[in-house]
Amino acid sequence: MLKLYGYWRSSAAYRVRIALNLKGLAYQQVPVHLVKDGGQQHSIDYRALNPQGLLPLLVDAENGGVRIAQSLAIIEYLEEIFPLSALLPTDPAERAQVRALALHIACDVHPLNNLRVLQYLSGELGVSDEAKSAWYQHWVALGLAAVEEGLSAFDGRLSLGERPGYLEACVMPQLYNARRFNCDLTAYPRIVAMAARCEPLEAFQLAAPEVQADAL
Ligand SMILES: N[C@@H](CCC(=O)N[C@@H](CS)C(=O)NCC(=O)O)C(=O)O
Repeated sequence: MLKLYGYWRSSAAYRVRIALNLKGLAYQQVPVHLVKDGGQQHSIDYRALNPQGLLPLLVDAENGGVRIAQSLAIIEYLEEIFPLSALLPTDPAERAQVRALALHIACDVHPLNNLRVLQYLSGELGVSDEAKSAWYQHWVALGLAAVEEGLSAFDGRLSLGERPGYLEACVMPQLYNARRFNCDLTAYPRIVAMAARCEPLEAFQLAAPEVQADAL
C-alpha cells in the first residue's frame, strides 16, 4: 500500500496526487495540517518521518516501507516502479524538455512562494500584506511566462500528445496557486488551454484541493 502524507492545499502534494491518479494507483492519504498547531509539518512525529519538514512524503509498504520526500523524486519513483501509464515521453529530448519545464516550476518558482517563505516575509521581515502579494505575483508571473514560452514547442498538444503526464502534474497545481492569489492569466493562453483539457479528466478532478477529505 502506498501512503501519501499531504495537505489539501499543498501544491507539491497536489502534483503527486495527479501522478498517482494518472497511473491509476490506489493510495491512502494522511493529512498533515500546514497551519494548525503551528504547522504539523514541524511536529516531532512528522520530522521523524521526513526531516525536511515539508510535504509531501510517500511511504511504500510494499518496498520495505521506504520513505520518499520531494514531489518530483516521488513521481520519478512511481514512474520507475509502475511504468504503465507512463508520465514522461520516451524520446530523451522530449523527456528533457518536459523535465526542464517541470523543474522550473518546482525549483525556481514554487520555493519562492512557499508557506515558510511567506511566513518569514510577514513575520521576521515585517513585510505588509500588499508587498507580500506583489512578491507572490511577481515570481508567479515570471515562472508562468517561461512555461508559456516553453509550451510553444508542444504546438497545442499535451506533453504526451493526447495525454497529460509529468508536466501537467506540475503546471496544474501552479496554476491553481496563481488563481488562488488572483494573478492575471491573460498572458498565458497555452497554460489556460492546457488546463481546459486537463480539468475534465478524472485524475485531475480527484486530485483537486477542494475535494480532499481534509479540505476545510
Ligand atoms: N520541493 C519540494 C517542496 C515541498 C514544499 O515546499 N511543500 C510545502 C507545501 S506545498 C510545505 O510543506 N510547506 C511547509 C512550510 O512551508 O512550512 C517538493 O517538491 O516536494
